[in-house]
Amino acid sequence: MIIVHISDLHLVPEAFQKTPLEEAYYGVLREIVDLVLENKIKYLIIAGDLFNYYHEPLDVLVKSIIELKRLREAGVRVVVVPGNHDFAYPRKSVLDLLHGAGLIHLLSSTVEMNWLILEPLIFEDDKLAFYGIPGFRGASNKEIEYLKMHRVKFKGADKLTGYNITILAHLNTKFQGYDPSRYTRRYGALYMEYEDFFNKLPGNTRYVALGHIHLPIPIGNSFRARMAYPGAPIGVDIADLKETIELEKIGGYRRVLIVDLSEEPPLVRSVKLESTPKVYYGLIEAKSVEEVKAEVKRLLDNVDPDRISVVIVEVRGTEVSGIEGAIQELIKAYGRKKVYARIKPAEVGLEEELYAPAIEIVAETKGVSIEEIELKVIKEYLAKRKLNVPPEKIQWLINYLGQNIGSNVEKALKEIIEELEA
Ligand SMILES: [Mn+2]
Repeated sequence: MIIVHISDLHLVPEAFQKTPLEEAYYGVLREIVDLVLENKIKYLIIAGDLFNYYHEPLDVLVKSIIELKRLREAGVRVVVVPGNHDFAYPRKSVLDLLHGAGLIHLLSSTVEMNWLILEPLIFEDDKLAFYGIPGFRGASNKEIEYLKMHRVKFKGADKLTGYNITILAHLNTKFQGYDPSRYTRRYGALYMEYEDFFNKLPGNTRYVALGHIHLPIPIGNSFRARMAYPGAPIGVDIADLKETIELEKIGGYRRVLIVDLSEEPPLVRSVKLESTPKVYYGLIEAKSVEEVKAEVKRLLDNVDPDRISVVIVEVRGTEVSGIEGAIQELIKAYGRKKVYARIKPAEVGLEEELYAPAIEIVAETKGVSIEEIELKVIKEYLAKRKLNVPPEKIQWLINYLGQNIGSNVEKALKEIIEELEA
């Protein structure tokens, strides 16, 4: 059985509504629907944050329904779990509306006596069952709390022998050596540890469709995995759009996942999204508004006029407030209707490059986990420094401190060893 797995569409961030970027969100949804229909795939799995907010304006709903209706007409089963953006529990959200209209199958859960109780969705004809772990609103990460406290109940899972179970989970987890917090600090807060998560799921769980992390993990055109983050097709803010460029530098791309559940472990294929906006970025030291305009012009010259594009210019050295109007004039004069531009002051000290995960590509082709590679790096480093410290201990320290030291293992090692030598 083949399923398409996506997450974090975020239809549509308020800041991007009524801008040229809004159309890209529906364009991406249309591309995904086309892909599902053209390949005659029966299941579309949405692992949370289909919508950016639990009560989106009618304009957004109407545009989204046009695409979802095409799936229903073709008999495609759209299985959805709420993410922290579109979950309204215990109240109703736009997802309940679409569920009521028969456009999606919304996975349901309740909280009773401090237990998170998940209801199964069963398709007997295909011997498939789904559960959804929703993302709770705000920064509470309640779903992680429930999992850590062993307070998640998969109702009726013991009766599902002979079924392939897929869990949709909108949460932050490490898995199979992949650690979202290695990529950006934003994902460093509360997470599930490497092996914890899978151990808390029903025994015949075949695949975990993850959502919430906007970067694709793991990167790779095809790989075998029990869980994966497809990543956001566009993202939700300027930080995500900037990450698209970083992602391209390391060979990644915005994508959907096609998962073959009949393989063990499932075979996962990435399909690049062609309609995701192209992002152009410039960071300049400018002494005048004219210099900022020149940089915007330079980027506009490269823009494909037929594709929705984002131009981000970060400025140091000159005040940028109040020049937005002049920039929009400039874009208009250029005749670029499909450009969304944002001019902003450069962040000071927050510049953070994505960790180039060359190790992931090794992990994909040779079946070696990141932890094994990390251990090798540590051993080599310790040998070079002629240090008699157990490498496993260093690895434990790195994992322990991981979210505080960011992504550079080499630098982290240096700091820890200096600490040990002191
Ligand atoms: Mn989310």
